[in-house]
Parts: sequence; structure tokens; C-alpha cells
Amino acid sequence: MRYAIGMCMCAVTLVLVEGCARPGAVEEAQKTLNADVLVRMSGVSFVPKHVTIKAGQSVEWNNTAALETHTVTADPELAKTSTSVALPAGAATFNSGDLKPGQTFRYVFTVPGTYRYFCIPHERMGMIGEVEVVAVPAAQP
Ligand SMILES: [Cu+2]
Repeated sequence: MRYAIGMCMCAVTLVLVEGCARPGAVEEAQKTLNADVLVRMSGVSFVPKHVTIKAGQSVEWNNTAALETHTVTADPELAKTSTSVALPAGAATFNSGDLKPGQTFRYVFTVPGTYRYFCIPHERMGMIGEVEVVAVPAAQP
């Protein structure tokens, strides 16, 4: 019984995500996530391609494709083209590994700066995204 309810909720979530194709819907969905930002992996694109968060916040990627396996990768050693990756000085590399349809990957960004990442299978098809992490001002004394 518990399994059946879980499957039902999953189906509802998928319907909501697929219903978000119109412009502005992704931004609306993000507002409900508060601190976190959601990026869809759809076709051979990250949607939205560019997001801005504050240091300490996280981004969650969701592979909403029907068939394709995607990755979220910011590691120069795994890139075919050096311009597919950018990391701020002092930031660690990261790689989600293979994400099958329906799987998600979450990463917390602590070092401010601009991150450019790519999908390993679709790097040459331009599946590249960016996360801009802005520094959080120190609290006023
Ligand atoms: Cu991909």
C-alpha cells in the first residue's frame, strides 16, 4: 500500500514538471523551493542554462528526459573541450556520474564565483550550463 502511494506521488510530480514548459514556469517553481534551485535535464539541455544562487545554497538537477542518461560534470579532466568547464579558484571539481531518467543530483556550492559544467555524453552537442554563486555579505556588527 505504501508503495502504491509513493508511485502515485511520483506520477503527479512528473505531470507537474512536464507541465512547466511555458516561459516563466521554471522560475515560478523555483520560488517554492526557497533556498534551492532546480535545473531540469531535458533533451540535450540544462533548463535553465544559467542560474544564480548564494554561497551555501544548493542546486538540484533532475533528469526529466524519457530515455537519455545525463551527467552534471565540472571536471576539466573529463572534458573534451577545455572551455566546457570553469571553476572559481579554490573550488573542488564535481561529477554526478550517470543519471538515468527520473534521477536527481544535488550539490552545495560554498565557494563564490562562476561554475561552468557539462554533460559527458552530450558535451559536443552543447549540453553546458552555468551556476553563478554570489558571496553572502558578512553580518553587520
Ligand atoms: Cu546529457
